[in-house]
Amino acid sequence: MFKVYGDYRSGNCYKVKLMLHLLGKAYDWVPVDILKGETQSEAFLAKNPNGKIPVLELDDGTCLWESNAILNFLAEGSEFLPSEPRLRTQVLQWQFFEQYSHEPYVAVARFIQLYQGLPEARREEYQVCQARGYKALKVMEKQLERTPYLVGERYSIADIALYAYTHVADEGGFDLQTYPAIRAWLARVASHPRHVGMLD
Ligand SMILES: N[C@@H](CCC(=O)N[C@@H](CS)C(=O)NCC(=O)O)C(=O)O
Repeated sequence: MFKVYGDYRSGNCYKVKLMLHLLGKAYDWVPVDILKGETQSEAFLAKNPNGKIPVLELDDGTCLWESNAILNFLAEGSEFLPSEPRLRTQVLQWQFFEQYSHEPYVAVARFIQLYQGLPEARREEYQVCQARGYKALKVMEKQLERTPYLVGERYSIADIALYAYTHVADEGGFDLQTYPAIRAWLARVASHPRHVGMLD
């Protein structure tokens, strides 16, 4: 049985939860409160020295961290991770894009707006997140105008990685009205029979 250390409201943690549901795998969810500093305790740092959730703990005690690395581990051998090297590299390409060009802006804008109530001290940073977040959303829109999923015709862990924060982008002040391909993709992802919502 897998153990997931996480917070339901975190997109990075939601990626792991969504993957486990899509695969129909059982897991125990261990809630970790970032705001109470629980990721910095000695016990937690022994699981992830970087002090961040999500962490996936295996039966033998091995702890895996970094959400997209966990997705790759869980999806191995499943329909959500292509085996053909070119397609597999494209999955990784979107996951690296997510971590470098999307999450640091779309997720951080959400944190500043939803959790911190847009404090004056972070307004300038919020504006930067808006500009760079929209730039990342445009990149996704262009791809999704051409293909139903980020990597061609099949739902993959590239989609899970990017769905996590894109589907709650409005909570960071992003308006997807002029991104019809992204909106259609969000609905496509959510229509999977084993889909689970972030807060379900
Ligand atoms: N690159 C990491 C980012 C993980 C991350 O930023 N987690 C946040 C919650 S969404 C966290 O644990 N923050 C607590 C902290 O930084 O102390 C991943 O994808 O797993």
